[in-house]
Amino acid sequence: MAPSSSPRRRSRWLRPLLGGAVAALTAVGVGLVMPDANAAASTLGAAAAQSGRYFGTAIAASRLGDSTYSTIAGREFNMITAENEMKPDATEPQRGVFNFSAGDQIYNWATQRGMRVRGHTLAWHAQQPSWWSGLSGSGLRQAMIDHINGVMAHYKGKLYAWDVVNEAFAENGSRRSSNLQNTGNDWIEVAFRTARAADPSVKLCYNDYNIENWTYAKTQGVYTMIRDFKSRGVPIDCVGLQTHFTGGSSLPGNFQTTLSSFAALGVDVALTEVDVTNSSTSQYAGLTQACVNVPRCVGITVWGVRDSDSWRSSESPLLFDGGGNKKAAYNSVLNVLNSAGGGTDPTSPPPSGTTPPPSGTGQRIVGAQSGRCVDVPNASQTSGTRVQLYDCNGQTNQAWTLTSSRTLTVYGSMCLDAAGSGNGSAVQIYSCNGQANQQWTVNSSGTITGVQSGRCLDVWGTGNGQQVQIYDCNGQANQRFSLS
Ligand code: 9MR
Repeated sequence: MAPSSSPRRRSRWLRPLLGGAVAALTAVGVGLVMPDANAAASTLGAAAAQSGRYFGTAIAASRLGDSTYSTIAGREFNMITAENEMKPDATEPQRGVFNFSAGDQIYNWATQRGMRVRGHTLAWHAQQPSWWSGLSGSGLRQAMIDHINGVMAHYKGKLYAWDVVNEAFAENGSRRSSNLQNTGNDWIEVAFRTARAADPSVKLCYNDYNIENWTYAKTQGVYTMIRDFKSRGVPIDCVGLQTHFTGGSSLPGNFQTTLSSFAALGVDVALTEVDVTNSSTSQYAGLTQACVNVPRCVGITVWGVRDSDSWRSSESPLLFDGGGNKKAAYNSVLNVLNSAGGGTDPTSPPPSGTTPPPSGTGQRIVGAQSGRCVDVPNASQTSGTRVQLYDCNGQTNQAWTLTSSRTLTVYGSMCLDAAGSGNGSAVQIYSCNGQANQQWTVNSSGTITGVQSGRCLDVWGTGNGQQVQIYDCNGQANQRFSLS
């Protein structure tokens, strides 16, 4: 895998809106800006959040009792992957007998701290339950389907994403030979179709390593499969590039091309298991820069907290040393994330090459992707001011998604929709399953109109509830809006 990445400034402006009334506000104008857009964040998670991204780590349940470990993890990250605890051998040790104790330990630890969770992984040639080894053909296929259904039912509505299929390609770009592959070439799409039906709210990802170099055969093999899936309507929302730079593999110069090429197929991309031999600062900075340069690169996860926690600890590949101290690579990543910013300031011009939102009305929400607040300029500051939302024209209704602090926050993967069809219908929030991020405008009657590709408001968070709190993003008092 080769060196460095070529930067392209990430758009801080969302694409203009199409038609479709979504919501009516009691307030007059609506704008969305980032708080403290110019302030450098001091943790990885906060720095990534400035551009609407997450920064995550893999967590081992067995280490959570180590206070140095859990303190760093709790402070720095806002996305968590279970390093081993949600894999098939852990979750279904005997046929039909599921065990979620370790997975739930991680899930609970993360969500109690307001973090989101990526599920890893449902179907993989490795870390299979021992009883799978006695199966083949349709029997193994059914076991895989049952496993996906069983695990996804347990975590239904709770996770940000699932790595549905992991590492299914060989280095030469063909399918990896495995017992799952031997059940038929359609095993991957069956896994994804099963997963979508099991939990329509979670993003479904394909995850692999050595797919960072655009010209590498394996990258092209995976790309061809994703393109095929998208063209045939096989449900897939994201591609995870593990980004293990080790053993002669290093940051390729075309990494950003790889990310943007996958993204152009209509999927999110994420760096899911990052570690770099001896924590090369240039490689860490370069891989971070490549992600922030690609709008649909939604986040970065490092594969462990301290070097001593790594699956390849002898290579010291992570951002904290064995004593829990920040390494030079930590600062290189933080600096790139901070320089990416992402605060959406409606008064600043959009970067060249991007499409600005409609101008002149003073009544628009901008920055749904990169901002995380919905602001209502000139509106009442009174807590309890009501927001009324209209039906989103027949889209599937969804579940609430609020942050642990009961704040509606804006992000690139969730949407706000209204159940029912009438003015005043109850409002629900749901996953847009990989829709392009959106922007909303408000017309002169105070109706939000024209959210692109689905007429939804993007949000993210955890938990269910019935109230949305909308922060004022200009340093004013918080504004709470009940939905009706
Ligand atoms: O980090 C994981 C390590 O603790 C396990 O022993 C190993 C077993 O296969 O899996 C490691 O995580 C892998 C991940 O699940 C998939 N991509 C490669 C990771 C590193 O091997």
